[in-house]
Amino acid sequence: MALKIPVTSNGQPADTAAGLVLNSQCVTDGTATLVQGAISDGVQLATYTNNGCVRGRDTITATMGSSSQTIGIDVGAANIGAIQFSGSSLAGTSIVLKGSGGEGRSESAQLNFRVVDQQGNGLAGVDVDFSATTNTGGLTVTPLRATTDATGNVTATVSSGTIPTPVRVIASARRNGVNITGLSDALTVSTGLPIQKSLSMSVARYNIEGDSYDNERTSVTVMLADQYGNPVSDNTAVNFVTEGGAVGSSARGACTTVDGACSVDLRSQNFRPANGRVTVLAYVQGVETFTDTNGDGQYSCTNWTAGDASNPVAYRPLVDTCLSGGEPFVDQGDAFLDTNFDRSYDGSAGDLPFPFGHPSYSATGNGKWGMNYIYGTAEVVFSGSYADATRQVCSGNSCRDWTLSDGNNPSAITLPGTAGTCGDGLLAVRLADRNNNPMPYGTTLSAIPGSNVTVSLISPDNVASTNGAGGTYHFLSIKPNKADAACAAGSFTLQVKTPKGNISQFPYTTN
Ligand SMILES: [Ca+2]
Ligand SMILES: [Ca+2]
Ligand SMILES: [Ca+2]
Ligand SMILES: [Ca+2]
Repeated sequence: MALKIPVTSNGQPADTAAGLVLNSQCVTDGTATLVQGAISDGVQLATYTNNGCVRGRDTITATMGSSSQTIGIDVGAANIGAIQFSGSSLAGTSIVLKGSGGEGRSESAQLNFRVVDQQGNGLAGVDVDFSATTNTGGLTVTPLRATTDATGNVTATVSSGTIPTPVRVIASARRNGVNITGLSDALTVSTGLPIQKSLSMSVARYNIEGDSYDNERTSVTVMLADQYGNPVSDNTAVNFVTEGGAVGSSARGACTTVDGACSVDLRSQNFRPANGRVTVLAYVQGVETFTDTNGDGQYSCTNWTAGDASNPVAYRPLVDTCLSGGEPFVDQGDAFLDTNFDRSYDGSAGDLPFPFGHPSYSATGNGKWGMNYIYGTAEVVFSGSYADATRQVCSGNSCRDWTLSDGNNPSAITLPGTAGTCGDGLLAVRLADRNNNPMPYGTTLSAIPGSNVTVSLISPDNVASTNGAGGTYHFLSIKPNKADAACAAGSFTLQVKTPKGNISQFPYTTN
């Protein structure tokens, strides 16, 4: 709005307006500006800009020296320029399913919006209506209407339902006959508590050269997902314990998930189990596996009692007590360190229940579906550094150890020679350490030439990641150097070298 202010000096139009001060109530409020322009023929120009004044009527005062004039103007509410999404209370972008909140998990999020005019100034006193792009699973937004504060800010809370879904919150406001809407960033209702059936545990190297060496390492990884197969919330803590060596970091034997997974190192050191086989247990608070027969995304129960003083109309998983009519579930017993890795608890074998402090081990659970320590277990071998090579007798896909009935000398190989020719031979061996465990991951096999024969192929020529009892099987192809001659006596040596450089040698003779 342009203002014209006559200025006189001694009754004549003035050509300067030194000392003129312009002000108004809304300018004092900070919701309007008054900017002086040029003066011409005794008329001072000024521009009044309404930046969201809500007074309805503003009084402008022009003061020069001891004289002062006022003028009242009607101030229409400033037009809404935009509704901006200004952030949420969440560190990330996801909230967890209803009923699965807990440490580090939120079932609701505050979403902040700011209503601004066309100059980008916050507008106070604007009524804003909220709605969600979906209400699936009982997702809610509250309040449905709120009024912006003095700086134009307004807040709504979105609370998760029981079905995972992406959602945005819509904020809309109307002023001067114009509707404006704003949209929040996308949130996901997708992550909840880990469920036993979706827990995976794996080891990078199941056989490390840890029998004679300290600080040989392998990483142990746990991956978690919720009932829907979505990764659980970040920072879910997974605890590890081990039968031998050491697991985890100095900051506890735990890791916290990112994108539903985390890893720790297992390293070799004392204690070393006599058979070299080390059980590692990972456990985490989660829920028992269940079958969602009615497809509502949560554990359901028809006959239940309230778990607190409220009077709910429907069964609330993890809150109320299901008496009967619950969906099928796996009632899990206690987590335990399965030292002999036979998948059953055996206290006399040294198996230990976890977490510590259990008065007694329970294999059968508490008879109810609910929260439990869910767990995974893996067995890592602290492999020896020197190999035994046991010759194999193979037929089809199966092999067995050489016995006396196969011959007195398992190191003597007969190539299929006939008069005037000599055919190729095959040697099969089983490599194992002193505990009949696999040699360390990365152990290599090679042949040192002797006489008259060549080892043309060793398959495989290294030891893979495995904890298989009995070790690993390897096949050597042996070719006579002169196939057209009668099979002359020959020799070669099989060499087995561990990652730490320890060498075992096995001499063989042919014909
Ligand atoms: Ca259900
Ligand atoms: Ca063991
Ligand atoms: Ca056991
Ligand atoms: Ca249970």
